[in-house]
Amino acid sequence: MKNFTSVGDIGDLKVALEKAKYVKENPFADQELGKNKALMLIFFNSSLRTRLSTQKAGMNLGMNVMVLDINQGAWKLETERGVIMDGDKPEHILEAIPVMGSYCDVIGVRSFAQFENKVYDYNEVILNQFIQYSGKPVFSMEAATRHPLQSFADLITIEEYKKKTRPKVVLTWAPHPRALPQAVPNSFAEWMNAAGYEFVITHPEGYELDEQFVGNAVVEYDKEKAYKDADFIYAKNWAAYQDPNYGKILSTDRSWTVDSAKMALTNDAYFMHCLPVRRNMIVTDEVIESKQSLVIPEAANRVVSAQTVLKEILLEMRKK
Ligand code: AN0
Ligand code: CP
Repeated sequence: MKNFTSVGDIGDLKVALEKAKYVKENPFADQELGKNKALMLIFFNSSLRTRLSTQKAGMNLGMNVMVLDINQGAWKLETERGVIMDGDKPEHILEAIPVMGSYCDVIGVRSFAQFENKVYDYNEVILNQFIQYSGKPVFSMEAATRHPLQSFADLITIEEYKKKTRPKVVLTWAPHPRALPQAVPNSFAEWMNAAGYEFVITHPEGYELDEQFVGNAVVEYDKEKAYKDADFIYAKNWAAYQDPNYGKILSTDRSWTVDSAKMALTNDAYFMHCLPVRRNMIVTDEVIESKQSLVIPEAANRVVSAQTVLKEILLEMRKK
């Protein structure tokens, strides 16, 4: 694996899950692999889990880790080519990327959709510039359209807790006061489709995701019907994808909040969310605090997904 930006980069999922299991059981087995290798984590947006779990993953592999918050302490970056730079941005990303690449061996990038231009977001302009100009392996720590390290951790968690080979997994939209990207639901859908589970997506009308991610999922607008017999309820808010409403909030209907009444329709389902989560908007206190809530082990598995991916990247580098 050179770069890691989507499920397509991980290869066979069964094999990847076996590798993840080994990493989880033997976190310090590969301390030599990352020796004298510098991992650089670049954040254009806030983070708690991704920042800490990816640092920990690098440390477990013996790497040296550097973290840069672009909007706190670094120069503001212009990302558009051809702009006359007479505004508030003193540096261009086309210089910044190769400079950062020259200081490290592997680069992680977090860069959310900006909701100003759908084509720009969905072309992953920032992530692709890192791939093109850094000269180093690049992995996504949530880009405009996907959050693959999260989805890989979600898959690991489902595999750990599932009680049948092919569980029913339901992705439900839930209300939120601010417009959030589609990266988490897009990516989750992509990984669930690849895993071959019974997969249902439920959301209010107008929240249809990009077809390339929905794939073979059943889209069920009746949420009670969707919840029925579910083994896993995965909640997430996202802003509208479809034109002309791209990036807009169309609903804050709290009948979509995950609550005990709807959970009672399921097959004693587990509750999942990538976090950070707004309680009593996305999910009630009662459900997130219930014994069926997997949010903490799910977040803990972020170290496992990141370490498994970093290890593959380091192994690939060693071949050269
Ligand atoms: C981000 C999102 O929805 O993509 C990050 C989630 C991992 N969430 C927020 O901005 C609250
Ligand atoms: N789930 C997740 O990626 O959380 P952070 O935004 O805190 O990194």
